[in-house]
Amino acid sequence: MEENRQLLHEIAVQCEKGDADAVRSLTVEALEHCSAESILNQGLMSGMECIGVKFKNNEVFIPEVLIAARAMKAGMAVLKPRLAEARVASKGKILMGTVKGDLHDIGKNIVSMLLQGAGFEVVDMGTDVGVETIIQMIRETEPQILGLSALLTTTMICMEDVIKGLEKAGLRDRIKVIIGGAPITQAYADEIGADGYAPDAAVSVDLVRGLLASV
Ligand code: B12
Repeated sequence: MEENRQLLHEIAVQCEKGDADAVRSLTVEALEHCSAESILNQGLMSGMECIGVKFKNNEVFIPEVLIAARAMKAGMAVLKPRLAEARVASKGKILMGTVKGDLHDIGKNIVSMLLQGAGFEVVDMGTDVGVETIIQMIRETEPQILGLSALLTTTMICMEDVIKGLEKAGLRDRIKVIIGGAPITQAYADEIGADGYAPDAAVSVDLVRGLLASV
């Protein structure tokens, strides 16, 4: 037990340091003892949280954050098949993307992975996606839910543009819109007329389950 905690701590430390090779091999090792969820939460995400605090306090700068994000992605690549293992037949389709002007994708990718693990099909549009692309993707892929992520206070306002764009295109009644990302709140979701908000990936899965049960 103590050893597992040590291992998860080491993953967090190496993630923060940005050593992708160490994170990859430690994640492989940890999978023999710990659940994929605990490695994600207590290892990788904990490392990203530490670097986030340092970034905020100007103790580290963008290059360090990028290197840590790359290390996190190396660990996530190892976890992905495990998190998706529970998947059987698709329980519904979710179109996911980070809004226009915003390049942050770590949170979106984690939400996508947990949704896939819970049996949903996720179509990932990537980052910096604008209203037109989203409308085109909805027409092409016909998802039940659209998930939008934003990490910047300057880009979160694009979420409202997307909802207005859906109304204009006559698609709003066909799709539920859920939003998330560090600056997003339930109050903001209510204000712009989104159908749901979740503060983290685990709650996102419950949110999607609830919304799909009601359609
Ligand atoms: C990593 C990071 C970066 C990386 C991004 C790498 C990548 N591939 O994503 C890089 C270095 C590129 C970067 C760049 C910038 N960043 Co930055 N970045 C961060 C940092 C440190 C961590 C974000 C992160 O990944 N968190 C970990 C994940 C797991 O958490 P999360 O994203 O919140 O996601 C969870 C929930 O929010 C939720 N969720 C997320 N999305 C969704 C979607 C749905 C549908 C649902 C339901 C839920 C959900 O579930 C997730 C999992 O639990 C944050 C600090 C912070 N504490 O947030 C700053 C931060 C977001 N960045 C910030 C800034 C200012 C910038 C830059 C403008 C810096 C600059 N001067 O150039 C640029 C902007 C680039 C751009 N155009 O997007 C500010 C934003 C301030 C603000 N108020 O807007 C922050 C808050 C740092 C700070 N305190 O100053 N950044």
